[in-house]
Amino acid sequence: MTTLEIILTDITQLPIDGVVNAANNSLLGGMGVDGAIHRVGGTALTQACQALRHTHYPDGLATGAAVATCAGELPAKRVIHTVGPVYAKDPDPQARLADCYRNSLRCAQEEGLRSIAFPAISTGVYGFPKQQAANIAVATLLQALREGVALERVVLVAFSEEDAQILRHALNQAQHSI
Ligand code: AR6
Repeated sequence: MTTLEIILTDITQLPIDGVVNAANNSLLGGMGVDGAIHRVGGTALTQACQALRHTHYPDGLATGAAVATCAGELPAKRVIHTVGPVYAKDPDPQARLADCYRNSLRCAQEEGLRSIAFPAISTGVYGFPKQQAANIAVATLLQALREGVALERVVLVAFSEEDAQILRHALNQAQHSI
């Protein structure tokens, strides 16, 4: 059985097989959690992203897609880069956000990972309302878990106590509605 947990932490410090990065289409780093992952991951991670961009995604990674690289100095095996929707600009931000969670899970399984941790994709710079994003994250992950995934642990990382409460609320609501 796969567990779905909520942990309040800095995702760059979490020992886990796969760390999901809330990247942008360029794959070349940015602010927020992306900046932190590149800072801690170091040169190996940034160079892997540059190479991937050059060889596979000259026009950038599509919104909702996910791709893995090495994790550099992070206490993880792989980083899974996914591009969340910009809430105010995307024609269907809810569907694209669900794609991020689904495609990241699929990528983790293709990579043979046993555990994965997600930050709250799109809820910072990209402006997705936090409770709505948490509801989508929880619903999408629980659905995938019900369908069966080859992972032992799926972690939703909160970066503040307020964000942890938002995620707990989403999880409680989803479990009561089963
Ligand atoms: N650990 C866990 N969560 C974090 C951390 C951390 N170290 N740092 C931030 N968060 P954001 P987005 C949370 O803005 O909205 C970048 O410039 C943060 O509190 O990082 O998807 C990229 O390059 C928030 O809840 O990602 C893109 O251009 C969540 O991570 C753009 O921002 C996501 O906030 C992506 O924007």
